[in-house]
Amino acid sequence: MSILKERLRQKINECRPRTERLMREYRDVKVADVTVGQLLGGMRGLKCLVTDISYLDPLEGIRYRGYTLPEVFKKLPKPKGKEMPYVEGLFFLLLTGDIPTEAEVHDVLDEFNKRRILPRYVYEVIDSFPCCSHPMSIFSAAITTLQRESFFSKKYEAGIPKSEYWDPTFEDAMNLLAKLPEIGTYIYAKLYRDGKRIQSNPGLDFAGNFAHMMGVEEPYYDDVSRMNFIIHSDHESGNVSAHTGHLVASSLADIYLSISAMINGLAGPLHGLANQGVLRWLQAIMEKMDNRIPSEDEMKQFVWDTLNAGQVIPGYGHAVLRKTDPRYLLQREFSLKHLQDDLLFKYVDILYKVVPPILKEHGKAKNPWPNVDAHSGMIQWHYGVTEYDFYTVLFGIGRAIGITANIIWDRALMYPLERPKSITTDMIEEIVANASKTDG
Ligand code: NMX
Ligand code: MLT
Repeated sequence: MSILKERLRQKINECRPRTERLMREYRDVKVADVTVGQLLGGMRGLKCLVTDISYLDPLEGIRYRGYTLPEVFKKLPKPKGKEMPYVEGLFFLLLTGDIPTEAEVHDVLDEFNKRRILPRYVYEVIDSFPCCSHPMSIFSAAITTLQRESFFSKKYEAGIPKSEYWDPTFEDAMNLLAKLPEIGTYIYAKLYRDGKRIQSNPGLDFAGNFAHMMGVEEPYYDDVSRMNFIIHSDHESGNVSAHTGHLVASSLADIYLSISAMINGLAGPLHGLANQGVLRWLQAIMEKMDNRIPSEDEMKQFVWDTLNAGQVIPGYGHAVLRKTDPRYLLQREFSLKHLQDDLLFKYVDILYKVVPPILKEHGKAKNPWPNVDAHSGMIQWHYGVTEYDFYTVLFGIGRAIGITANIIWDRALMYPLERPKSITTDMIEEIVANASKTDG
């Protein structure tokens, strides 16, 4: 058994009694009330999901297993001579809560290596997509196609006990994650590089191999890939992709079906697709400016034009955060160090100065600060990955790492089918009328 799986088994044995006790002794203790505003307003702030893998504070940003992102980047082991940590180490941390040793990271790396070969039929499915298909549709379909490999589904049909569901789910997760770099880069090759696929290199780590198969041999693109997958991996459980993955998995749909569903949720313009929206918008500004650096006043005008046309500023705002996203800041720090002279970085930099005050003056967005998507595309563009429709696939590969970890734990703690209750508008009006009578 892999070191990771053995450690996970120990952690599950430690954690299960806590959840069981809460359900047994405290099931009627109230955690939150629901307001009409929350019911009709996308359930903002409603505490109705549980995960120990990450937690999002509106001011501080995300913590993975209690560690802030700067701490995660500092503490996780890194490949020799590299600035960014192994993605394999992140997966170990998310699953177990422990910072892995080098040996533990290599154990995950070896496991991924054993499982990375993509069946022929997945290439054929990708090849068969009609032209102009969006890369996220192809990505989602490629993952669904792999569903026939699900170990969990076979074990479920064979009748394994509920307490063991997490084990084949873990195997499915490892099998799927190991294949994502190959799936993503083949979609890229097929759509934008005449189908010229670069063979994977088993000597490389998850993200290093991804960078290699993308055909970007520039220094730092492997580190960019490590950073990209790590910062996108998890953002607690209420965001659309995480919540979708959790919901679908709660029906005991296997990892392939659940991750494919979460990819579909990520592909919306208010969520992960915003990263391609940012690049499209930046390109429009550059065209208008004839590729020169705009003055702050010119940039302000462009931002106002976008708002006055009734559009959102992509990459700005957030449903939970109320400060600049630390994921944005990490990418900014990398860019200040390595890409300072990049023209597009200068655009992103000016926008960071001018957008927040404008959004404040505009008065609608609760959070005027940039989120992760305001920066990620610019870095890809710098390294020659200019096909911005592809950027959400990069987000999706990272997000799959966090969501598979969450689904394994959902099964480990034997969370039930998710099935909240809906009510009608009449019923809300009645509740409101009764409340006003009581107040009066
Ligand atoms: N530009 C213009 N208006 C905005 C923006 C923005 N960037 N952000 C929010 N607003 C508007 C929003 O459309 C809403 O208007 P209305 O009342 O007319 O419907 C109003 O401000 C209040 O929205 P909030 O409560 O601040 O934001 P909400 O929680 O509903 O939505 C986002 C959060 C992220 C969907 C929203 O800020 C947005 O649309 N941002 C741009 C798209 C984006 O960057 N999405 C990526 C988010 C991160 N991710 O990776 O998923
Ligand atoms: C995410 O990473 O999922 C986004 O920032 C959206 C969110 O957290 O609501």
